[in-house]
Amino acid sequence: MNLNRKNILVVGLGMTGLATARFLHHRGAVVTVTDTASEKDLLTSVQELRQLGIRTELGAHCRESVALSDMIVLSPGVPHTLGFLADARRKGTPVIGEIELASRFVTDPIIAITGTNGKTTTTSLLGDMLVQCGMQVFVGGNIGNPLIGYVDREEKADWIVLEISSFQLDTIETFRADIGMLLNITADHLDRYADIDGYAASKGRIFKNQTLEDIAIFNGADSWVLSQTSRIHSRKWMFNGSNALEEGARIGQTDVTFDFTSSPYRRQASGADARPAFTSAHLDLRQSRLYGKHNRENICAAAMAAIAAGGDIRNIQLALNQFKGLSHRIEFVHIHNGVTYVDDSKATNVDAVYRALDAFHEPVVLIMGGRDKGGDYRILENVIQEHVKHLILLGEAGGLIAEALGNLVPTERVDSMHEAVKLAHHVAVSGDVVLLSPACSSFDMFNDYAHRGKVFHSEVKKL
Ligand code: UMA
Repeated sequence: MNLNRKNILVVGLGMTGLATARFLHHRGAVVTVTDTASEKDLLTSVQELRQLGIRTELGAHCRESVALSDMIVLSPGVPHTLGFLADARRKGTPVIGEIELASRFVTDPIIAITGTNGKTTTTSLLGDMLVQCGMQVFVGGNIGNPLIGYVDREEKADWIVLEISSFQLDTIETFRADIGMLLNITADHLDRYADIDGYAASKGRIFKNQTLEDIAIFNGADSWVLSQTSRIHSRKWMFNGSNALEEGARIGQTDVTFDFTSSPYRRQASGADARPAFTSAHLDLRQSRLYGKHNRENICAAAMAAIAAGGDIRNIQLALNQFKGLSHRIEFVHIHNGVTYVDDSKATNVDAVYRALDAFHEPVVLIMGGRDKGGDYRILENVIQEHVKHLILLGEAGGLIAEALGNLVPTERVDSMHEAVKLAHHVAVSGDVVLLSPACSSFDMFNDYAHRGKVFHSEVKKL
């Protein structure tokens, strides 16, 4: 793909837009970056772009620049359905996302992981497993490391491991995952999709463009996932399948058994033959620090991909035993007066809260709330009754959540994380868990979920 002297419009100046603009500029394109935010809000990035001689258009997206573009590259946070993009498409201007653009320049094999929940854990764990198996790995995508940054890197990887969001899948065309993974689908981002069917269809695009020599790894116990697997052209490796042991994996309480009747994936950047030393294998989960049923699925999926990529089970097991888990994802913070404080700020949808509550046997004081994303909080009724002794509601969605769940257990609304932690401390007794698991995005009160989690940590430390 020749970018030299092409007029390219990059929409969105977050980390994706900045990395994309740098890349396009180095390839000789005439780049304009547009963002609806003000120059003041984007100052550092704007200064860098200006130094490179890249034009910026801030405060609004300007139709003239759209009309003059040979190609438009979207950041994931920019809805691909915006009106001015439809006009551009009608005129024949290609509108693609950063993942699509990057993939047109990448020749190394790709493992792409999507799902509503668990994709960051699975991506990180898989990255660790492959490294432990002696491979060079690039871990990126939605995890916070744009793929476009890899393209011009000197150090090449045996495997590129990508966390991919539905937003990123919406704007792919030719992107192809050598190994594609779909972990689970539950209602999320309904502020951007018309309904769950639309969202599920977007997730199903992870298998788009796969061929017979590729592998699709997916959850056989998830009906929304299964709704997306009938058109898969690649080899199907299933976990949680209903048949005892086909090609795939069976998850027990403390172990996972894998069985493969055909040999796993062979292509590697180094040209090495990735033939596995086994067709069946066993992974022990007892030393892992990842708790709950959902994490057993994440571990299983990561290990299947590592096996498919040519990893050996001994090193896969070692990497699992050493994996500490992710920040803000059911993360242990502190024990104070016998009460365990746990940060699950990354739980930005209802299903993630369900999974977190399911991982605890102790009585839970639950802190929920933030900016509503259109999920149905009533799904939590049973787990709240079963696990939660006190519900503390924070942020814009507090009223909505109180309406849905407020009559099940003692429920109180607060105005700050400081008040939330103080109240939790007051109602919790030794043996309880205080869990921050919001079911909402953080943007009403914080920069992002990580910021929300850090504020929670600092309030807990003050106790
Ligand atoms: N913007 C516009 N016009 C619009 C909408 C947004 O100009 O119509 C601008 C905003 O003003 C802002 C910029 O776009 O300045 C932000 O772009 P972005 O939201 O794509 O942010 P990035 O920093 O590029 O981060 C994105 C992903 N963000 C989203 O999908 C919302 C990051 O995922 C990802 O880590 C990063 O690319 C690298 O791939 C975050 C996320 O929340 C963690 N993802 C969602 C999730 O996991 O649920 C999908």
